[in-house]
Amino acid sequence: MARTPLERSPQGRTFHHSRFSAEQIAAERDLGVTVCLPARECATTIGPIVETLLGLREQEVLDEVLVVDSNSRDGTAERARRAGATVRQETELLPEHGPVIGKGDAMWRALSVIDSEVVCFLDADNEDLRPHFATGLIGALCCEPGVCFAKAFYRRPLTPPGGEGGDAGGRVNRLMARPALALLYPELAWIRQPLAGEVAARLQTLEEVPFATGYGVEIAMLLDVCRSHGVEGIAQVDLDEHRHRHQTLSELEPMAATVLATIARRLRDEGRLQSSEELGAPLERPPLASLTVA
Ligand SMILES: Nc1nc2c(ncn2[C@@H]2O[C@H](COP(=O)(O)OP(=O)(O)O)[C@@H](O)[C@H]2O)c(=O)[nH]1
Ligand SMILES: [Mg+2]
Repeated sequence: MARTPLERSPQGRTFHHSRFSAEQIAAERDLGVTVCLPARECATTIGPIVETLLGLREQEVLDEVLVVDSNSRDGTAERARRAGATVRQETELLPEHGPVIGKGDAMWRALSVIDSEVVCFLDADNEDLRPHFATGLIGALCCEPGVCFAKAFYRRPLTPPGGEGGDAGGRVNRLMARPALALLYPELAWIRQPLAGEVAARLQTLEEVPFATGYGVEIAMLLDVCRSHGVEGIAQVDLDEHRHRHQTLSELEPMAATVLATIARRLRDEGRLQSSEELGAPLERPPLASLTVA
C-alpha cells in the first residue's frame, strides 16, 4: 500500500509543557528572554497576562515583557504599562518602512527593539493565559540543546467545557495548513498546529527570515526556519487545551487563502510550481474522449 507523506515524514521533537518547570528554566537558562505581546484593542485581557508573565520574571524564567500596541483606543497601552510591561507603539518602530500592515509587521518591527537572545511571542487577547504557555515554549528554547524555534500546539474545543467536539477548532490549521504541509513539505507534517501564534525562537533566527505581514506570518516563519535550520532545530510544545474565540467560516476563508498564497510563493521561489507531479497530486485519468479506440 502506498505510504502517505505523513508516514514518510521524519519526526521532530515534541514536548509536553510539564517537562519544563519554572524552577528548571531559572536554574538552567543562560539566555536572555523577552516575551513579546502584539496587542490590538486588548484592554480587557492585557492586565492579567502581564501580571502572570511578571510573576515568571520574579521566578527568573524571563527578563522582559514587551507589549507592541497597535495604537489601541481602548486603553491597552495604559493598562499594560500600569501592570508593569514595557510598552511600545508599533508605528514608532522602524517608521521609515511606512504604515504597519497587521500583526506580522508588528512582530517584525518588535525585533528591532529586542536585545534578548530568545523571543517568545504570545497573544494579548488570551482570556486565560496560564504560566505554562510561557514556560513550555521558553523551556524548549532554553533547556533543549539545538532548538532554535518552538511552536505551540493545543486542543481547541469548539464546544463549552464538557461538550462534544473536544478538538474541532483550528479549522484552517486542519483543512488548509496541515494537508498542505503533508503534501508539499512532508518534513513538517508532524507539526500539529502550523498556524499557532504562540512561538519562541532565537532572536538571530527570526532576524534571518522574512516576515509575512498578514495571516501568512506563522506559516512563512515555520517554512523559512525549517529551510535555514532543518527540522532538527524545530520543536513543538503541547500546551494542553486552549479556548479562544472561534471565527466564522467567512472570516476564515481569507485566512485560508493567505496561507495558500504564502505557501505558493515559496513553491514558486523553489521552482516547484512547474510540475504537477512534484506537487504530489494523485494520478489523474486523461479525458475519456482522448483515448484512442483499440
Ligand atoms: N500590534 C499589533 N497587534 C495585532 C495586530 N493584529 C492583531 N494583533 C494582536 O495579535 C494577537 C493575535 O491576533 P488575532 O487577531 O487575535 O489572531 P487570531 O487569534 O489568530 O485570530 C492578538 O493579541 C491581537 O491583539 C496588529 O495589527 N498590530
Ligand atoms: Mg486571537
